[in-house]
Amino acid sequence: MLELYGHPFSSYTWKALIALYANGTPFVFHSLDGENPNQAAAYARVQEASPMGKFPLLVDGSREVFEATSIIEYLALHHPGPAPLIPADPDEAITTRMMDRVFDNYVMNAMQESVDDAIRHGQVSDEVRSRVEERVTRAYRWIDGWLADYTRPDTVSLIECAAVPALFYADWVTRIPEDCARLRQWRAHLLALPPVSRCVEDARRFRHYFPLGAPDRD
Ligand SMILES: N[C@@H](CCC(=O)N[C@@H](CS)C(=O)NCC(=O)O)C(=O)O
Repeated sequence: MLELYGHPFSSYTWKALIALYANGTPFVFHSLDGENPNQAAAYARVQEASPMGKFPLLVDGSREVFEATSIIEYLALHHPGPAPLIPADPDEAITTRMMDRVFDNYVMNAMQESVDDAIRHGQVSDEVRSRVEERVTRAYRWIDGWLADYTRPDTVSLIECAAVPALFYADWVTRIPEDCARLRQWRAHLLALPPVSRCVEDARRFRHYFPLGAPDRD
């Protein structure tokens, strides 16, 4: 049985969970939240598995896979299901992987600078706020243009797995501008997908952890 270590409120954990839920792949979830009586053991396992002890971590027998993207690649190869997580066509797969990098690097990680600043200093400095706003908004506008030619799948691929947590949390930090109508509509569409709404609902009770304060929506 596959095992996934992560936290229900963790963006990168969602990325892996969405892929597992979309394919109905059976797995045991080892939650790193304080409600889990085995939290300490789960945390220790995660700490040992990768250089920085980050999560999610997938365990398949003797195999450990970390980095959410690599977990999805592993699931596509070894535990495929109805949702084609990575396109079979190698050329199409390049675009899918490129977009995965766009969401991680230019939305999620760009937004994370504000979250880190809030954790470290209790608030976000004007300098960080404006830098994050400038970078994330630039990424939003680019993605909004990209969406004009994107044929949305009925289910999820690596692109959706990466887009969901990035757009969910980034919009809390820097709202997607009104004039990025395609992106706003796509975010709403993604949040309504069953594997995604499951993550959103399971994480709802942890929203008070969001260092910048979670908005009263979504
Ligand atoms: N590049 C990693 C990032 C994982 C990551 O940043 N995970 C966060 C939770 S969303 C984490 O482990 N935070 C705890 C820590 O940094 O110690 C991935 O794609 O999986």
